[in-house]
Amino acid sequence: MRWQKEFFTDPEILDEEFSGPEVDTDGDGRMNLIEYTEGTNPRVPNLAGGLAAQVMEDIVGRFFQLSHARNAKAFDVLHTMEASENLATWEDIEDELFDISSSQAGDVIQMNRGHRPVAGKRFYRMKYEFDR
Ligand SMILES: [Ca+2]
Repeated sequence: MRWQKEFFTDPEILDEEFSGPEVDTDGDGRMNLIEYTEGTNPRVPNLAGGLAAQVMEDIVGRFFQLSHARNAKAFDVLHTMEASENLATWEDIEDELFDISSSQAGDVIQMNRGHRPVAGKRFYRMKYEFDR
């Protein structure tokens, strides 16, 4: 695949167990698909990337904001924001997203204010998959 050519030799690309999208070549806990999508090097261990959460405030009140790094060249990857209250079942929360702004650095996602009360903890994740 095109994205692999940037970091792997032709023989390495043929070895799916070394360079495949679901493999963690550098052993940093992040699959190659995530490294590609977030614009990090799959051969250099790092903990960059992931989702960053913030509570923001403006004249209307507080709102929740998530941001993540995004490789501008990874236009062939679909992003789906999901949430869970138990880490076992996850749901697509597109209807809770208020605004998404993108830049070279990544996306900033603002959530609807008071969409629904959430008791206890809530976890968020970004699901990445190739747009086939
Ligand atoms: Ca990795």
